[in-house]
Amino acid sequence: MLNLIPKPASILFDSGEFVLSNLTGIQVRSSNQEVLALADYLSAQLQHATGWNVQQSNDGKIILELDEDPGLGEEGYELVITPESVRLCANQPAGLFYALQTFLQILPSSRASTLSLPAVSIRDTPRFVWRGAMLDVARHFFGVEDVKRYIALIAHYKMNRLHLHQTDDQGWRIEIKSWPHLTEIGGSTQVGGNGGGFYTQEQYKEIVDYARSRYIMIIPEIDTPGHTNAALASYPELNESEEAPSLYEGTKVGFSTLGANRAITYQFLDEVIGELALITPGSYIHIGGDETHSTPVEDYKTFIKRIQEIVIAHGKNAIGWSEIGAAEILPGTIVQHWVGKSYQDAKQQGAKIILSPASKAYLDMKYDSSTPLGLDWAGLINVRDSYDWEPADYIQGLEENDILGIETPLWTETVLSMQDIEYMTFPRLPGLAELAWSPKGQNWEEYSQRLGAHGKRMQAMGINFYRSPEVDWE
Ligand code: TNX
Repeated sequence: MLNLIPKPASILFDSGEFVLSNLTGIQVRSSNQEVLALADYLSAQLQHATGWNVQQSNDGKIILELDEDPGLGEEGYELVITPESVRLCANQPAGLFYALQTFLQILPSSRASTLSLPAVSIRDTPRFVWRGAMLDVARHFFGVEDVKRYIALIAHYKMNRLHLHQTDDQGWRIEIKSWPHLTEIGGSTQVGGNGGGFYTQEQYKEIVDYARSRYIMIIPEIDTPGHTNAALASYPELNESEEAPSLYEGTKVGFSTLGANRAITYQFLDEVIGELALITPGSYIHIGGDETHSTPVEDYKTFIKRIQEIVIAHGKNAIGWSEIGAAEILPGTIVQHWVGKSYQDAKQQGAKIILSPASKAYLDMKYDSSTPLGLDWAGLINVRDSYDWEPADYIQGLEENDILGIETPLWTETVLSMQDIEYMTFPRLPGLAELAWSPKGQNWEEYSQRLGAHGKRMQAMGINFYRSPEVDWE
């Protein structure tokens, strides 16, 4: 049993084993800079896992290679372990990165003087291109080091998107040089008081670069036209009344809105999105669009159309929460389903859908009634609940082809520290990552055994995870 998560598309066992020791080297059969960087990444990971200093050498038996194999696509890989060598191969560096993750999971979770790895041939490609997590850094702020750790952890499960919910009623977290009060005033608070914080553009770039090295695209969100109290408190002219409200440190939703009929609102959005687009190499800007209970319906439609045009004018595609399905959806816009049925209107307009059903994928829901953190408005979500659903069947009226993938959001009204983040995320995220990566046909009984074996790995990574009684932890 290899106990891999996500489970690969195909695993064929062979006879014999490869013996890994502190004399094993890494051989890079490529001059590609990214592949060379991946060899360094592997050395560091092996050092962490085994204590050995496994370096690059011309006759190293762990072989990294790019190979034209169209069947592997952009992210697929092959990992072949024989008694003679370990060969990791992909079309693209991203695939090699995933081959490395699989290889690292094959290593025993405890240290020894030599490690025996079973001969095996794995060929693996993802089911969905969108395999994401979302972190709300607005309700509570989390600094660069926390975000990097989150990226490193989700990358082990082959996730490739991190959506940062950067603005909300309680805080504005990204420096915008042309509108400095957003962070000076709007960034100073968070839920429950005790300060706030924000990323300078340099820090944001640092996050983006780190994520890139883990093959993760950062998706920045500027939530509009609701969830904007922090911006409205920073600039009176963004309010229909031209009066700035007070800063807000509670947890209500739906009370704020940008003035949808004001020219200054669209100048503001153009400048904010313009600055953000320049420091975001990914193709998307998330525009929010959720819970706009204070925006008149016709204004909302006008607003959503205009903000999509602004995003497109800055060379990106827009993503919005389900509710934007009620407005005109421009070509290329993606809709993120969380509750309700408006994804069907979006589908009819040709949009692709990201699945984040609150009752399955919301990491801020409690596991059970005794969970000390979290909310329960979408139900209690234990580990089995978050894993045991089939994406193409669970959401009515969507075909496989309408679904871009899965994203698992962590809202942070009750989440205060990295410890809290890990507790709510693990061990639900690995299961959601598997739904996004592995072929259809998951089986809870079988998965829960693999997850049980992962307890030691999560422990070795220092993850503060919830030891659900549903799982038999090794
Ligand atoms: C709903 S999900 C929200 C968030 C809250 C979350 C809490 C979504 C698009 N909006 O504003 O933080 O519930 O679970």
